[in-house]
Amino acid sequence: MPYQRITLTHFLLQEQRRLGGTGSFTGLMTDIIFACKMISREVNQGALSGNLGKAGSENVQGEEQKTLDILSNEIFMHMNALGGAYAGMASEEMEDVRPVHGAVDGKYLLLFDPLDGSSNIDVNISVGTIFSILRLPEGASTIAEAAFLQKGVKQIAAGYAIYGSSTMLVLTTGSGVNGFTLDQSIGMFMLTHPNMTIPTDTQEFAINASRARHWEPPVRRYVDECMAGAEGPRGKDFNMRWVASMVAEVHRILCRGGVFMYPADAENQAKGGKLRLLYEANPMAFIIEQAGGAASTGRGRILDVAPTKLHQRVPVILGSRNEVTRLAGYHAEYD
Ligand code: AHM
Ligand code: MG
Repeated sequence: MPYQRITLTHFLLQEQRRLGGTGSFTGLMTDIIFACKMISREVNQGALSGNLGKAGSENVQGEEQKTLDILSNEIFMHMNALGGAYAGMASEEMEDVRPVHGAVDGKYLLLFDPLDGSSNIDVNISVGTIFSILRLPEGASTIAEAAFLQKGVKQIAAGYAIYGSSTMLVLTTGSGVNGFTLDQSIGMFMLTHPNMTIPTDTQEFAINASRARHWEPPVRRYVDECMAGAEGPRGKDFNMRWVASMVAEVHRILCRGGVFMYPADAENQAKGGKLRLLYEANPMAFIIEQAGGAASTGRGRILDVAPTKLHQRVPVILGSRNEVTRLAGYHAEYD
């Protein structure tokens, strides 16, 4: 019943009451919600705003930045600095961590990818914002990189906003995953996808198959077996998808199951993979696990990886539990 739906704000207040919280988490989520709505508006404007296209600069990882990458980064930084809950922030688009000036009592750290999948902006395909919240470590007196180098298991919340055919915000605070759809007419996120759960089995996989020549044997074997369909060892047909926006892939998996892979391969091995541990892999792994799925590097749980540097990359295999377990098993057989 549409009129019995609750807003994200009400959902957070309910959780706050349930857990006996002080309201500080609800406050910091309010800033994230507002930032995501602002980015959604910019993305939605498309060519009308004149903000499509390249910015003519590169980020710290040597990747070309889009105008909307930079704008989204500024929006997310600015809106989230206002509440005073964060001591510092780190972003895929910024070389160094940023202390939040004036937030002397800030207890949290915010890590984010302001506009993931940005190669899709100019072609009107879904993109999104990914965020992860950590506690400022006990006794940390300065906001230096070391404070951010925490394992994924330490996250207190993670989520993403997807700017797709509708805008949604998907959130976990460590007790399940809930999805909220933005009602543009009233400017509110409404709870539309309570308790999102990933089916244990799937017949859908996602990988950038143009990199097949670089794959390691366990990944090649897994994909070959899926492609062999009902006549192959899996005894069933598989479907394949690749959006090139991790938010869209993860969202599809949360809605109907599947497995997503951006593995280490012969070409990206030296970098450790493609996706970033702190801004992409960890928040998504937290969400996927909370929805009953699994997230692995192929050689261990993503959330247990001890980060050694801010922009660290990591192989990512996530989604329906039985497929991720199978892939991890194949890696173990070949190692
Ligand atoms: P980005 O943060 O620069 O947008 O890169 C991350 C994106 C993911 O969303 C997506 O899964 C992957 O890169 C796509 O890579 P490829 O272009 O190799 O298909
Ligand atoms: Mg990204």
